Amino acid sequence: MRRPTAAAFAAFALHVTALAQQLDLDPAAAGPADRIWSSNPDDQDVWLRRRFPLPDKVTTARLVFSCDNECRVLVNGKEVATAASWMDVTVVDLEQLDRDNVVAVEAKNTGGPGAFACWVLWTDAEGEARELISDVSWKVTTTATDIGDGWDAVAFDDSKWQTATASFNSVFGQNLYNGAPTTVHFRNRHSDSADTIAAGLRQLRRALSREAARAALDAIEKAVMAARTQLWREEQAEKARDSGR
Ligand SMILES: [Ca+2]
Repeated sequence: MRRPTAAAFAAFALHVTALAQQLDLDPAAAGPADRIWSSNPDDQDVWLRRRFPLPDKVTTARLVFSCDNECRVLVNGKEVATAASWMDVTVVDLEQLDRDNVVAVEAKNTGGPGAFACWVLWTDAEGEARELISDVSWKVTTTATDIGDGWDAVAFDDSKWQTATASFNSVFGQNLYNGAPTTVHFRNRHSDSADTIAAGLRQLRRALSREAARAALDAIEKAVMAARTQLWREEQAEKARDSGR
């Protein structure tokens, strides 16, 4: 974990500002991250891990990544996102982090070079922006037999895995090869509802008949209600926890 220097950041300020603003982040919060892979660029299937203890109580953090070509990202054993294009950037809201955490990545190259770049961003107890980036502190294996049960869990013993190889770096807010991202995918617990609502809006824009418009509005309304119900349940659960203390 480190804080980027002002000098390192300055050169990239213009590029990172756009995504940082979207994320409601201080752009200085994120410097470049190493592009990592195994030591052999011809390896097509790669598993990566990085444990990150959090000294302070951190309830939410954001994980930002880009991968060449495909990957599945898990945090503390739970899949939080998949991605399939190095041209895209994915932003994931992480909730329910523990004192000891792990990011585990199953990555697949499908031609040309393979690489993965990642940032985990959070605010510490003093209000300071903190980050964990992909670098040579990550562990890597290319051997499927090394992937035992719970390879994506904090407790997994990755001492036999290799150290990741870093080559060049990726600028925060850009895709893996430092171009403007084609798409920025946002994933959080509202993503499924948001996707359904977005699909409903697309249907509504294309609706030629009242029936089609009604069907689109019904789908949107149902998704909105489901999202509101989820929030209400969360509130009730929080109240129950608070009163039980
Ligand atoms: Ca590739």
